[in-house]
Amino acid sequence: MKLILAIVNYDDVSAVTRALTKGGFSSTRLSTTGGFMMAGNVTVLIGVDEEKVQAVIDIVKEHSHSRKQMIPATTELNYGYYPSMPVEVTVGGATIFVVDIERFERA
Ligand code: 2BA
Repeated sequence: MKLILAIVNYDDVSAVTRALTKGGFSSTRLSTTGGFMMAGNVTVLIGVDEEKVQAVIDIVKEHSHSRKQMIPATTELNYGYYPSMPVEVTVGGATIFVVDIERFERA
């Protein structure tokens, strides 16, 4: 059993979870915040057997898009840091982690 944690842009998450459900995968959405931009994103948790991991990653990738975003110089980033000039960053598609699960039970 594996746990996939996919950090997804808020604007993509509905399409991602709809496609996962259509593909027969259960998922849980957690509201999260990026540590650099301090902006909201969504972390989707998906528990699956190992042989299904690639299918899940393919679905998440298909529905997650990268975006160029300007951070204005007036934006406070982490630790009270302000960029000296506007900064362009490319956010996403999804950031995906796959971890081993020692035990999975439904109670
Ligand atoms: P944030 O940490 O808010 O980062 C948003 C975007 O800002 C990143 O997009 C990247 O383009 C840029 N960025 C992040 N840290 C930077 C730094 N130290 N210097 C310059 N630019 C930086 P993504 O890489 O697509 O990441 C999107 C979100 O995924 C992140 O939001 C964070 O919530 C998560 N994430 C990405 N990599 C991660 C990691 N290794 N561990 C945990 N979470 C991660």
